[in-house]
Amino acid sequence: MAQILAFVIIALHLLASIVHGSLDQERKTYIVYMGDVKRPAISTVQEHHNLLFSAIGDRDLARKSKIYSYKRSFNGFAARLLPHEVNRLSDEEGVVSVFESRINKLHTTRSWDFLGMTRDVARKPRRESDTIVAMFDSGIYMDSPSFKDGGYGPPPAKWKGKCVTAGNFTGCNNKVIGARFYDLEFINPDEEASPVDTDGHGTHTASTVAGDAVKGASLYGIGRGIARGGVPFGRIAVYKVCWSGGCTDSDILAAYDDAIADGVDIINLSLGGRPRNFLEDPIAIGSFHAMKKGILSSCSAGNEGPYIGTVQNNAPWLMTVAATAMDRQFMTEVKLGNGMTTNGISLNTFTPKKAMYPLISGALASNITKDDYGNASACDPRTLDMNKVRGKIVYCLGTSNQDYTIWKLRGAGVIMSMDEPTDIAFPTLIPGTFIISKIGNEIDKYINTTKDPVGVVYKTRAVNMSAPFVASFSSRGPQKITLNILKPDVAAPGLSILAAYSRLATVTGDSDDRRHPLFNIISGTSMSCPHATAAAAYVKTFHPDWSPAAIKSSLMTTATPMKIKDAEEELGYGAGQINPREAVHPGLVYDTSLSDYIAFLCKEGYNSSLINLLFGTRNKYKCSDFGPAKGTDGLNYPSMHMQLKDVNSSVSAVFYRTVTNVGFGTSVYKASVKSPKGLSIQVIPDTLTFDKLHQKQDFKVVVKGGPMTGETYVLSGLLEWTDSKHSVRSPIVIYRPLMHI
Ligand SMILES: *C1O[C@H](CO)[C@@H](O)[C@H](O)[C@H]1NC(C)=O
Ligand SMILES: *[C@@H]1O[C@H](CO)[C@@H](O)[C@H](O)[C@H]1NC(C)=O
Ligand SMILES: *[C@@H]1O[C@H](CO)[C@@H](O)[C@H](O)[C@H]1NC(C)=O
Ligand SMILES: *[C@@H]1O[C@H](CO)[C@@H](O)[C@H](O)[C@H]1NC(C)=O
Ligand SMILES: *[C@@H]1O[C@H](CO)[C@@H](O)[C@H](O)[C@H]1NC(C)=O
Ligand SMILES: *[C@@H]1O[C@H](CO)[C@@H](O)[C@H](O)[C@H]1NC(C)=O
Ligand SMILES: *[C@@H]1O[C@H](CO)[C@@H](O)[C@H](O)[C@H]1NC(C)=O
Ligand SMILES: *[C@@H]1O[C@H](CO)[C@@H](O)[C@H](O)[C@H]1NC(C)=O
Repeated sequence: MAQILAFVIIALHLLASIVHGSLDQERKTYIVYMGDVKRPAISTVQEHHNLLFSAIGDRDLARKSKIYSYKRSFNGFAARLLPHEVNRLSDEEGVVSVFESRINKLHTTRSWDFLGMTRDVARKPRRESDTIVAMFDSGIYMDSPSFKDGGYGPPPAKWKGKCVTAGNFTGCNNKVIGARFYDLEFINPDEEASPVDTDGHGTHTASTVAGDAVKGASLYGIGRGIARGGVPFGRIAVYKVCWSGGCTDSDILAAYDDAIADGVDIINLSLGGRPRNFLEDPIAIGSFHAMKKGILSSCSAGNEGPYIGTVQNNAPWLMTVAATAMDRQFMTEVKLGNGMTTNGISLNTFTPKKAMYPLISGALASNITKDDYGNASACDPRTLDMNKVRGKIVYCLGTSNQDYTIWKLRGAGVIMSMDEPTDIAFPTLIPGTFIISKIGNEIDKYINTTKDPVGVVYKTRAVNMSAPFVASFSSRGPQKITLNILKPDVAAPGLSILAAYSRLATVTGDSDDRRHPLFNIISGTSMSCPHATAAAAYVKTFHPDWSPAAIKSSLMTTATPMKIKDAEEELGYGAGQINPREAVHPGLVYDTSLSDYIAFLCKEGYNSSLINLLFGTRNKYKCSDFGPAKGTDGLNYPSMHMQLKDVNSSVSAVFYRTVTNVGFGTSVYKASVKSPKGLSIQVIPDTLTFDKLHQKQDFKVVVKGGPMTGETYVLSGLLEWTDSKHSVRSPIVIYRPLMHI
């Protein structure tokens, strides 16, 4: 018996040591979100320790497992936890949600002119210079000419932030007034712990929002012009949350906790991940607390297009931005020895040194006997003979970074063929371009049938094209979280944007690339979001008292609807391409108050106890007091959207709306409606009379239709309120789930 007992005890010890030994691998970082900060309260940090102790049962381990306490702008903490501890914490009173910290991804000269904001546009420079734009991104490169601070006074008095200096980051100035960095989970031990930008992304987005005007900016002569931000007098506060390993939830929340308390006006995020329930989504949580303080967050829609159902950052208090193409495209011309010329797409900064170069294809330069070693036609690594490639331009099938392979083999250039045309111009490490395979085939034929084939790839140049249209990569709706809110909200240029860059990065991002430019041309919804952020900041300089919802409404209802190429286009661009100049004078706005959001959250199924945690109140709000929010979507949103339950559902939607007069004192607005075939849209009443500013008027929009037939899955109409001076436009979009998304 004693022996058996001893064995059991030893076994238990063994078990305990196994558990202890594996603790660190099994623990994962979780966020414990606890709603608004409570005041007055016992020390928030003490409260976090007590909760962790009761979940873990060991004071020392509890202390070690905590990573960070959020306490300036909302309440919560990040900690390394085991599954059963997560369950215990989820049951604690005061805890809204517990979710694993995930990793998110980072998703101009010409662009501002294209949006109608020429250099001489009316500005409020004094107010602009009081506007602080927070950039949650990969940091900033201070030596860029876009961030010179000549002529700027000291930071606005409301600024309570910090400039954290370390390593290569030696300080801020009166343009970039703050900089912090977060790597709470230590996932980037090899990178310098400082706000410095070694990627280029953060520098690019910051200069697009608020960069100073720089004349003669270009990427080695390509796209030359004046590079400037949308609010060139604005101040920048940098919150570095993105590293080579991505951007973690815990870091994004820490940045929100600080930025809100630091006194910023607008937060711009060019990052995101898979859509999640609002209470487990750090961007939705952070932006919710920002919204309560009157700060608008503007976010990129994601780069998962053109597939539908891919839009990210879906909370109704966010402004979600899609990417469009400007009227400028980058073409790279190719010429062959037989006189044939063709246009490819790329960013080739190299000017040819000779009139013509010998030309060869991967197939003919092969040094492998069997396909098992790789695909020589596609110029796979280790399939080509260096002696056949050296000094030649190589034609390769497919697009898989062949520029790097050919560079290694001392080739003179590369022509890559692609099956589908693309609108994105990618930089190449050596002279190179992408062409569609139909033309590629002709080049291949020329190579096969000519004794000494020759060709040349010219330097890229900018050409005009008709625009705007939604960029291929821009994520499309419908969204999957709040089904009846249309996302993305608006679109802004995001294709081939020239803006400041970090000299610590290279043109291609490849460390073998020797080009460290001060400006670079890149594409992404990351590039479109700063345009919308700056437009919002610009509107705010004219209307400092407007709520984030009113500013977003003004940008949405004045947006330019785009050319419809495909039926689903509204799922790609929302209300249209922003028009900042018009947004200053929208006439009417669809405003949203905190109590509207409470009613909306109640309708979405959040109960009174959760609402009170979110608002940091004790039993103050009851869903029953607000009644269920009315109508199909339950929110006073500037666009109208419904996702049908299934393929055969009839359409029956009612949207209740309230508009606030921000135009002239006395005015009469008349409704006009564009309905697509198969949909009836009725506006009740169809005339709104205002006799003073800030007056509100209610109306409703009733949408009816039979089941949609055939392959149709989007029906879109338009509501437009007009007086003599304003046109207030809202898209009405019905989505039918044809396929499972
Ligand atoms: C601003 O928006 C761009 C585009 O979405 C994004 O890349 C960047 O990270 C954003 N910055 C902030 C502060 O959110
Ligand atoms: C500064 O940046 C350079 C270039 O990336 C790097 O080699 C150096 O280590 C950095 N300095 C510090 C102090 O980290
Ligand atoms: C083909 O050439 C490449 C480099 O030119 C070399 O790395 C590879 O080993 C060669 N393969 C064969 C099968 O000779
Ligand atoms: C080689 O790659 C190209 C382009 O991706 C493809 O079309 C072709 O079928 C491949 N060939 C083989 C033998 O796999
Ligand atoms: C050119 O020759 C290569 C190698 O024989 C072959 O794979 C390719 O299909 C030919 N191209 C054309 C267009 O005939
Ligand atoms: C492109 O458009 C701009 C303005 O729309 C015009 O000034 C310019 O001449 C055009 N360039 C070409 C090459 O057509
Ligand atoms: C409110 O919702 C939360 C989470 O769904 C749940 O845990 C809680 O019990 C609910 N409270 C009430 C009073 O229904
Ligand atoms: C929709 O209607 C069609 C034709 O009446 C029918 O074949 C199909 O099963 C229906 N689908 C659903 C999901 O009800």
